[in-house]
Amino acid sequence: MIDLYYWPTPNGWKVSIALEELALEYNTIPVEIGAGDQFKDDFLAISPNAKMPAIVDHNVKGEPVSVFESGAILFYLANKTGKLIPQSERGRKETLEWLFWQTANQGPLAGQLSHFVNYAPEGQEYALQRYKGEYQRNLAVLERRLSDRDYLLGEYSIADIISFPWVLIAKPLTVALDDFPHVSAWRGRIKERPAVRRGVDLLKDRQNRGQHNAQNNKVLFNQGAEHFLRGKS
Ligand SMILES: N[C@@H](CCC(=O)N[C@@H](CS)C(=O)NCC(=O)O)C(=O)O
Repeated sequence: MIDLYYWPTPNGWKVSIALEELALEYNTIPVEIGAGDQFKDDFLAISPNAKMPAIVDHNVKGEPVSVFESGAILFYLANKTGKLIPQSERGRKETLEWLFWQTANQGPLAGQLSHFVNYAPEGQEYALQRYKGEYQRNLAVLERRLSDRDYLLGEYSIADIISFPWVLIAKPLTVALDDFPHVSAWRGRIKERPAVRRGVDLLKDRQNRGQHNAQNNKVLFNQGAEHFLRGKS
């Protein structure tokens, strides 16, 4: 059994989708990030950066294995099962490139765009335009890559799974995909996979639909070192 530490956001979906695609048995442990669960000592022992997703794999010889950071989790799961990852050395190298690309580029910049579109106080036009431009730049990276193949590594893989969630929500992030036809078609192909739908629907009723924002939630939106050093209060 695998424990999935999860909240229903694009970063959480990466792992719920992968677990569904791999048909691995898992037990969902909600990490209510708006309430500060991510700063509890038990969770920090698994995920020292205080972010979900994280997993603990009990289905191993010896001590359970914990993994944090979505790229590391997907790589771990793909290696464990031998699925959703190319077997050649070149293919595995390309997998790592796209996992690092997503977690260092598309993910953080889309997250900032989401922050300024959904949660920040009004009137921050410069930040909005900056992150919208960065989000579009990352869409253009995908567009070029997908211009001569259906999936990022040719075959459907964890590289697609990690890159899909932040593209899924392009419209709520105020970005149309009209200028990115290959990305739009790729998004459509992935979206219709039953395992992807199940992954995105996990705990859907608990999504932050405008309840928490930068003005009313200090735990989630105005963090500083004190959250780690003295707890969340
Ligand atoms: N680089 C991380 C990002 C994870 C992440 O940002 N998770 C957010 C939710 S989408 C979180 O747990 N936020 C809690 C917080 O910021 O306190 C990954 O890819 O796993």
